[in-house]
Amino acid sequence: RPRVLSGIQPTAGSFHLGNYLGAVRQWVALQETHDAFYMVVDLHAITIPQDPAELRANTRLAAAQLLAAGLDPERCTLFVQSHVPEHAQLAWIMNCLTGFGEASRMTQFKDKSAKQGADRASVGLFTYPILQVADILLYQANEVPVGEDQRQHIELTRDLAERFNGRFGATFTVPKPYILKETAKIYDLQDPAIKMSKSASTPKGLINLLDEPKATAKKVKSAVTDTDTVIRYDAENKPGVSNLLTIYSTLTGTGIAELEQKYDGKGYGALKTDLAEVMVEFVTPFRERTQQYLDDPETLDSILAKGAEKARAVAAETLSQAYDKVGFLPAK
Ligand code: AQP
Repeated sequence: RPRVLSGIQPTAGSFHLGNYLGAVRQWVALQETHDAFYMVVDLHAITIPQDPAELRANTRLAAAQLLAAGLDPERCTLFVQSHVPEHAQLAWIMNCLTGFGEASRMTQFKDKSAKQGADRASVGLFTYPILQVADILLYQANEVPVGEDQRQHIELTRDLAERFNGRFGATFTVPKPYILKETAKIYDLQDPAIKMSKSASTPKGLINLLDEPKATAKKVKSAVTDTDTVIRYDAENKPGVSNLLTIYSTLTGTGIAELEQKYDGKGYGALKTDLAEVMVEFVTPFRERTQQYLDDPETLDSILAKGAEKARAVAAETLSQAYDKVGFLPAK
């Protein structure tokens, strides 16, 4: 089986709809066909300041949400990044292979550091993509299921894998991004020109899966559309409506063309009311399942412990090869 690896940050508490449709949904599908490794990336989380107690609680919460979304510990390896020390160890080697200019071209860092102010942004935020490179290469992943915003980081991963292999001999699998076109980028409901994101979105434009279903329904009903009345997918000219159609289509498994036909001659109000209902039907059991996992932290922690053990076996093997190739003297 080909291998996939991906991660999600435990920073925001609730996952948002962009995380789910852009990434986690694919993770669930890929565990059926791939040797799948998924992790909660707490090392990435501390690239911006975290309250320790909240970070710990949010790490469990992220794992609970992943299980609630459908990850099955019998079918995939689910673990917490900091439980596998090899991530930080391989990241150091990768740091030393990355050009300063090369790292400076990462757009996510540019955006985030511009928001925080250059003096407040940490060096960890700067090297975030290089830690991500280590995450992926440690598992010799063939594919990395992510949203469009991560494409540049996967490109960097490919470059560094090739660079390492070229300099030291074949060691790492060169991975490919796995990005589904339809859901690669879910947009803010209030500003369909920007991606839905925990930090950039307006509160009304961001759908947090763990919010009260009623509040979620309200946000859908007040989503920004356009002054036209036709319900048609046209990402360029009708980004708001197209975003709603994408969400509706993915959550229900109904094709966009079929939805266009269903709403032919109807107004935006009808579309939004129905989508609000679809969303409530989706988030209600999701919230319940997440709570069930949280209510049983022993089971949750034991799933994560088993996952870490499986992950460590793979990671340790790759790291020892990399150490050897680089020329580190083995400890006797
Ligand atoms: N709007 C989105 N559309 C599609 N995919 C998305 N992803 C995030 N936003 C969208 C994908 O979700 C996965 C996890 O990303 P993350 O760990 O970076 O999660 P996050 O920090 O919650 O993502 P945000 O909201 O985008 O964070 P900020 O505001 O910090 O930039 C990834 O695969 C990502 O592509």
